[in-house]
Amino acid sequence: MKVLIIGFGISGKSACKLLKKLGYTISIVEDDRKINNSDIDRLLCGLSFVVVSPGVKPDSPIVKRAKELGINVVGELELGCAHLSGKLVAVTGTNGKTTTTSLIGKLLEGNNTFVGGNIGTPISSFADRTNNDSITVAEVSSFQLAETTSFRPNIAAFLNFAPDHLNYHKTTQNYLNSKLKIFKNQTQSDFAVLNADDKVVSKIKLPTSKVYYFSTKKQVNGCFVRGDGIYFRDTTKCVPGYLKAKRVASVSDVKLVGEHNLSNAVCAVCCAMLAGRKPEVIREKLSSFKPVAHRLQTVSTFGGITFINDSKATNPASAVCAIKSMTRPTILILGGSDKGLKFDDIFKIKNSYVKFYVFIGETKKLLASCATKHGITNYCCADTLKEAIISSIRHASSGDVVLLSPACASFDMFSGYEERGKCFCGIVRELKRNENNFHNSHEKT
Ligand code: UMA
Repeated sequence: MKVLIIGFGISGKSACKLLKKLGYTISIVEDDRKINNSDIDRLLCGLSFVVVSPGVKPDSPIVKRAKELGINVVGELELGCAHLSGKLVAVTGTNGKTTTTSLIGKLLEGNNTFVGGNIGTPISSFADRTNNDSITVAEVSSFQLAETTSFRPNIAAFLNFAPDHLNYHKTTQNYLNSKLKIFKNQTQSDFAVLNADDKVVSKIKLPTSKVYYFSTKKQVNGCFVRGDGIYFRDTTKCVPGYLKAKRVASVSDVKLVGEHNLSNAVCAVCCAMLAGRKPEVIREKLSSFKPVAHRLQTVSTFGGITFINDSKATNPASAVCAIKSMTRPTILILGGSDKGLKFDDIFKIKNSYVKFYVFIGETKKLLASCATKHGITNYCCADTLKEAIISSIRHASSGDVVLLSPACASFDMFSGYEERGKCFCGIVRELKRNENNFHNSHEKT
C-alpha cells in the first residue's frame, strides 16, 4: 500500500516513520510549491491515501487534485490520532494554546501522559507508544484541524478567537470553521470547554457535547474566578460533589503573568477537573508551573532594563495581551512577516505603558503607517533584530522593559517563532556579557 506525504518538516517525517512501521510504501513531496502541475497526476497514481503537513495550504494544486480524484487526504493530526490509545484532551484557540496545553499536561502528569501537537511534538511521533491508560494532551492549530475527518477528543477546549492566518484561510469565517472542527465528532460522553468571556467562543452552540465554561468574570457551570479563588461547579454532576461551587485553588497559585494567562489557567483547571484530577494535586502542580519559553519570558535584566521575550505573539491579539500585562514603561519591538492582519488594536490600547515602538521585518512600513494613523510618532524602524534591540536600549531608562512581542509571524527573517525568540535571548545575553566586560575592564584600569 502506497502513501504520499506532502511536506517533509517534523510532521511529515513523523508521519513517515509511523507509516513505515505500519508497513506502507512511502513517497514524498518535500515542497508542493516546487512541483509542476504536469507531474501531479503521476505523483498521485496508485495511492491508498495522502498525508498532508499542516503548513501546506488548502488551495495547494496537488491537494485539490487528490480530492478531485477521490483520494483520501488526511492531515498528520488525523493520522496520529487514529493511532492513539487512551484519552485525548485537545486545546485550540487563537492565543494561549501552548501555555494551556503545557499546563494541562502538568496537571495531568503521570507515567502515561503525553503532550504534543502544534506545541512541537507531532502526535504521530508517539501515537504507537500510547496504551489504554494513556492521556494525550494536544495543542491543535487551525491548520491541523483543517484536514481532519474523524478527530474526536474526549475533552476539547476552545480558548479564544481573533483574526489570524488570513494568508492561509483567506477569510476569518474559514479560520473559525476550521477551529470548530475540534468539536465535530464529539459524542454525548465528550466534554467541550468554552471561554464564557470571549465574545465569539461563548456563543458557540454544541448540541452533542457536554458543554462546560471557564471565566475570570462570571460564575459559570465549569471553572471560574471568584475573589481570590478558582472555583469549580458542575450542575450536571459528571464530577460528583460539585453541584455547589467549591474552591479548587487560589488565584495566587497561578504564577503566570497577565489576565489572559489567568484565563488560560482557569481553562486548564476545568479540563483537569473533568479528567478526574483531585483539587489538591491541581493546586500543587499549578503553583509549580512556570511560563513556557518565548511567551512573556523574562530573559535578563541589565542596566536596570528588563528584557522580555514574547516571540510567540504571532498575531495582533496576542501582542495586545502582552502589552496589557506590562506594569512599567515599555519599549516594544513589533514586526515580522505579513499575514494580512490589521494592527490598529495595538495602537488603540488605552493607558498603554508603551513609550516607544521599534518596527522590524516585512511589516515595518505597514506598522509605521498604522502608528502614524493613530497619531503615534514615537517610533523608529530597524533592519535587524539586533539593531532593534540596540535602538530599544537607547530609548529605555533604568526600570523600563524592552518587550519583543512582534504581532507577526517570523518567516521573513527566521525559520519560526522559536528561532526568533532564541535569537532575541542570544543577543540580549551577548549585550549583557559585553556590558559586564566593559564594567570589568573599567574596574581593572
Ligand atoms: N511546505 C509545503 N508547502 C507549503 C508550506 C510548507 O510543501 O505551503 C513544506 C515545507 O517545504 C517543509 C514542510 O512543508 O518541507 C514543513 O511542514 P510544515 O510547514 O507543516 O511544518 P512542520 O515542520 O511539520 O511543523 C508543523 C507545524 N507548522 C505549521 O503549522 C506551519 C508546527 O507548528 C508544529 O509544531 C509541528 O507541525 C508539530 O505538530 C508551528 C506553527 O507555526 C509552531 N504553527 C502555527 C502557529 O502556531 O501559529 C499554526
